[in-house]
Amino acid sequence: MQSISTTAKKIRTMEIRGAGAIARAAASALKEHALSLKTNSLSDFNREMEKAAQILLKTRPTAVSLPNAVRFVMRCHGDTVEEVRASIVSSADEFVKRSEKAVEQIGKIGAKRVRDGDIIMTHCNSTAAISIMATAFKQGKNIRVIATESRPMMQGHITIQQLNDAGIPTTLIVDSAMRYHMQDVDLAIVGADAIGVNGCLVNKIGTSQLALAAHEARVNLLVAAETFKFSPRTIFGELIEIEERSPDEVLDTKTRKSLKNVVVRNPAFDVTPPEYIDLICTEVGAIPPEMAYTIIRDYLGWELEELGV
Ligand code: RI2
Repeated sequence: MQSISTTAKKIRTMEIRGAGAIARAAASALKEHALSLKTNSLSDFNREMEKAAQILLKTRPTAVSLPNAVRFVMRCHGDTVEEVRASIVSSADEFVKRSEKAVEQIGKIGAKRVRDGDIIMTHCNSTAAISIMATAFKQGKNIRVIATESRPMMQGHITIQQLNDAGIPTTLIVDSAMRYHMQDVDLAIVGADAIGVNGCLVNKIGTSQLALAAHEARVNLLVAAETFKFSPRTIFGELIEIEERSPDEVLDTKTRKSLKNVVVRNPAFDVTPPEYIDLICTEVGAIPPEMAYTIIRDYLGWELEELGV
């Protein structure tokens, strides 16, 4: 269980974060776990693997990439422990490879929507969104980026580091300055933790505010999302759970305890309705949010079968 509990802890504490990275880490941990199990009994093996999968699934509730990755790896076949183990190992490797390739492909597809001279606003830290900006910049497009801090966890600091390292001129702003700066912006690009069947986007808290400000200023909003960020369960009317994290991330315990009449809330994500999204850039193409159902059916169809459709 070593690889599972270590990875689960890292995901929970956000040492490993970002919807894609969480998914890849979970797939790799399942592979390590499968390789470490000593039993010859298939039912014991399956039980242990299922226990491990459940531990990983409970770490963070919102990013659908996590359950999608876990189910992809656990969809193993075989009549013996060795066959099932080999199946898990190859599925995990395939997931990681596909997911890395997807980020690269999204960069290429999304970069076509970036024009020379564009000022781009982004929020939080998304590998897929940065892939678009970095690809456009590498193509010689003279872009500038405005990045938000993304309180309370300040993932914006990771973003400015990555953009800086890529040589992209970047401005850091506080989250509440989004609307103020939107007047200078040509394009907004964000990542995704989940996309519902109606094309709604679940992403870092504050994304819906960015979308509103972009809409008001007639700035296009581009979402960078691998196909495994789409949520098959939303087809059955399930809502995507919004993770509420510890208030300690917002205000220290001592101060909070001294403020008897104050409650601190810390939702980590919000929902942006499809009307505010111009394009979702996936590895299989740039689609309008209305096409979310097609992505789920064509690329996550195996999950629908398992869910009994
Ligand atoms: P990539 C992050 O969540 C952000 O909300 C980001 O937009 C999203 O995951 C997707 O990131 P968190 O883990 O997969 O920081 O594109 O809460 O890297």
